Amino acid sequence: MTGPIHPASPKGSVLLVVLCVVALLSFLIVNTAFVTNQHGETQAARLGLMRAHELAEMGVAVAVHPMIKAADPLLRRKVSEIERFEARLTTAESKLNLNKLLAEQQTLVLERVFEAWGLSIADAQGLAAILIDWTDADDVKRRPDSAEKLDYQQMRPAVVPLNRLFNSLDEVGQVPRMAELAATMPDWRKWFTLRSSGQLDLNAAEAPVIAAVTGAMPTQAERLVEQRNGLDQIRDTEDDTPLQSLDEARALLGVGDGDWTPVQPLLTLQGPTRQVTSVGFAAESTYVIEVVTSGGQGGSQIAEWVELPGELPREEVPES
Ligand SMILES: [Ca+2]
Ligand SMILES: [Ca+2]
Repeated sequence: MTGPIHPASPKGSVLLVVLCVVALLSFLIVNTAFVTNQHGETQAARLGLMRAHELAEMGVAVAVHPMIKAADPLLRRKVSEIERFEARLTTAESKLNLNKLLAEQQTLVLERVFEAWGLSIADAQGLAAILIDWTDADDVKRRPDSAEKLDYQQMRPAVVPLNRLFNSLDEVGQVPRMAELAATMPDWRKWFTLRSSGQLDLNAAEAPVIAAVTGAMPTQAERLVEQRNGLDQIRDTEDDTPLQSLDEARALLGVGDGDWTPVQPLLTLQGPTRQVTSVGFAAESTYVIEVVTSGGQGGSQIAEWVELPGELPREEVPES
């Protein structure tokens, strides 16, 4: 026996519909609140980044002024509890100009740099030759362990050497031997620039670079940097005692006259090319602007302007 089939009561149906609508509305309200919150956060992050950008530009404006020195407190300014900029001023001459070293065939300096990276003397000589052959106009190898057009044609995939100087450090990284070396020496870029006058600024360069160029013992080059940094041992502070003469530098480095004479033309105590790294901080946001100016004292021009939104400065100190 089957009982009568009762149709759902109209009251029950209405209640069910109402419950569904309430559930739907609650879902919509929660979801809308979530989306609005997310939108608010995105908007706040965008405004924070814009503000950090403005603050980084303020740092650049201060740092490119010809009267400003690296230790000037104006380069670091707190605008409010959550807003500040920090600009670092150095010279492009704190690094080695790879193009100039190649064009002038400064093989001694190049080989010392590569030895400082841990290469054997033979490998260092080979790499210097590879870079010179990659950039010189002819197709003639200067050493049997170097490479030129014919050798590169046999590679798979085949590559073509530039036969001109580099336009960017990315191009340097495309030399097959450099790409291979980058695995063991990922920081090789920190040694080089393509923007400087070509001299090395002994008041701005790091110890490993100074040791490699002058042939000094690394500990002697560190001693020179310690003396430069003053009592607090921090660079770019008011107690810094920059080197006053190349003779003073030579004495600190303990390099004999015979070794010093060939490298002295490569050295300076005040590089003419300003290099600025300015960071804007606004709440959680950061913005980095890297600028290189040319033209020295007085009429300086912007030679390079790189913006890195949301980043922190790339570490400058080369490791050897
Ligand atoms: Ca060549
Ligand atoms: Ca200091």
